[in-house]
Amino acid sequence: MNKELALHIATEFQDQYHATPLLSFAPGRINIIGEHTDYNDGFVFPAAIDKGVIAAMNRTDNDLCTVTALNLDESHQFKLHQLSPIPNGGWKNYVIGVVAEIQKFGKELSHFNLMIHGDIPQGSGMSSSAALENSIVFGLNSLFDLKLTKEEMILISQKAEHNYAGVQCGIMDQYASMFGQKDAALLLDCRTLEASSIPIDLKDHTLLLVNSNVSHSLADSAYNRRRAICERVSKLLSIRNLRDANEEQVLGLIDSITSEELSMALYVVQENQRVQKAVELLQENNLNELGQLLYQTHKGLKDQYQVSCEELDFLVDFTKDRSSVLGARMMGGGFGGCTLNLIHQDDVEAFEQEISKAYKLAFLKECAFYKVTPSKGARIIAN
Ligand code: GAF
Repeated sequence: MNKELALHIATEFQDQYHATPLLSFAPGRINIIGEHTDYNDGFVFPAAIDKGVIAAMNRTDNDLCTVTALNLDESHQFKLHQLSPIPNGGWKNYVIGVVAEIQKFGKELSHFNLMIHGDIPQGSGMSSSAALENSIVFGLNSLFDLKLTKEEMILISQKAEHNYAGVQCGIMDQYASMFGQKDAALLLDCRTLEASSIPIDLKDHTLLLVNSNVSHSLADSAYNRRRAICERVSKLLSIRNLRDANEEQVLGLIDSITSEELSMALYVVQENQRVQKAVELLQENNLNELGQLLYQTHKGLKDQYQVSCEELDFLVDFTKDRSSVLGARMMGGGFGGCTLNLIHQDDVEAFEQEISKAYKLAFLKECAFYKVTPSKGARIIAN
């Protein structure tokens, strides 16, 4: 968590509302492997990171809530009742979504002031949205003594995203952001919400994110469409979810679904198997094969699930002849954002220089880099 950020938001809050706020922090996440498996009730392997969103808040006697997004220098005021999604409301929908879903859950709120600030670049695929939702629900839970459990809070965050931001997301991001642990990733079963904490010790290697700085405006509808395809295939197979399917069953549908649907469903089944394999490899310290799995996942996301883009493919392909990089893949929902690279720490600097140059030549834009370490999940940092 960025201490300067915390100090900055506390000072701004004090200036604007003449009160000392409660501060809650929720991190973004990386995902080692298991992409688009969460809404198929499958397995994922994410970790919280040390970047995220800080929410500063206090109770007020005003008859309105006021929320300010410091990064954007934008504010919004709302009453607690009859909250509906705002057309093209962007960040505001995540805020009012969480507030509305807390109340739908049967918990009572009174008016409050809220200020939010974060250090996750938007559209980078590190889940700034889950960090935003979780920081708010976690903070309000404490401010109003709502007695929500962490499991209840992540479901509230997820519902806010479904019903107010319009993204039919799975539970991975909210879970990782809430339950993240230092130096460990979480092997999460998205059906039961049971997780095992797997220590991450990469020896001489490190996880480096390369941000393509691309964010696709149609990503949300493309995401929802894929989820709907997975549900349709499951229905045809008379199973609850693709988690329950094997490749043979999916291939049996060859005459009743399109080739696009077939390859997407196969991707999900195969990715689910890769997650289990990746955890074993990590535990055996077999980073070489783990890296190969990352490349396989990228290929699946690109060719079968069709959620990559030219820039992400370029960034992954660039690593392929470099012995210091054991594996790379696009990370998150897709259509932009970051690649995740498993790279030898001695080569990070040279790699960054060379890939930035090549990327700029190819796309006339900059890429950015973040070294990430698995960190602790949501918490109160001042009250
Ligand atoms: C986004 C979603 F929010 C997650 O639930 C998950 O589906 C991910 O894309 C893809 O694995 O981050």
